[in-house]
Amino acid sequence: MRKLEALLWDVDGTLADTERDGHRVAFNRAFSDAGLDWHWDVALYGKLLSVTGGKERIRYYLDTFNQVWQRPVDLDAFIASLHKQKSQIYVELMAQGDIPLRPGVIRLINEAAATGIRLAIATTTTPANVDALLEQYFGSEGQQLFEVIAAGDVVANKKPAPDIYQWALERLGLPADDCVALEDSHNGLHAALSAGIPTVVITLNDYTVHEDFSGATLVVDQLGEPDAPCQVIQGGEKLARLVDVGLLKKLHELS
Ligand code: XBP
Ligand code: MG
Repeated sequence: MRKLEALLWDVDGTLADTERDGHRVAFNRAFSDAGLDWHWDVALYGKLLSVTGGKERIRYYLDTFNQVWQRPVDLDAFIASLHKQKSQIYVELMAQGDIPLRPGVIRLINEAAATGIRLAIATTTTPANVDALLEQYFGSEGQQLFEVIAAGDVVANKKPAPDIYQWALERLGLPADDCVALEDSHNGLHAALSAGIPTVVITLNDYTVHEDFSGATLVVDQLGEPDAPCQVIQGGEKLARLVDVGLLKKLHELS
């Protein structure tokens, strides 16, 4: 019988609802600090989220939504420095505590840790952003909670490529099918499935709820709490009200 050994957590949209009120706000502040008249409203940002990676997203914006803007000779250097500013602003925003963890995250992390299931992170976002989130919500123990933190530019290809999940699996020393991934987006699901990992999707507000989640083991609107049950959107466990270790073990066995 296959044993569930580890949970691999996505960050943005899964651990916390960071995109609309976190990253987008930080991008816009970095643009105005740099004297740029660029502004990413909620709707435009939703379109830009089809590309993962902040630097990649700025370039996609210029290529698709702002071709008239006069580019500097070294655009990569310009984007890298702008993105560095954005990351600093994001870390400050996270430290203000206005970007809450999603419902059920602390409960499931504690349950998993208590039952000896190993925890790892596999995210596209910049490592400093992960550190800030863990510090904000788990204090100094945050880093220790997750055995492996795979983030940002440690891999060449970002989600939907499987690289970041493969990087995490190598360091866990585990085969893909001894794990379950937790994701919020089509790109993330695709990355985890391409790495061979059964995946549960927790959709994120209007940004991902309408995406294609074919191949997901289960799709829910949130992980759920005893007094605030989840809703199953796709998958066999229609009656599930809570994504807990018991359900994940059952899904893993069946996957
Ligand atoms: C989602 C992403 C990230 C963030 C922005 O990451 O695509 O790029 O939107 O973070 P995840 P950076 O895999 O956790 O869903 O600006 O640091 O890239
Ligand atoms: Mg995500």
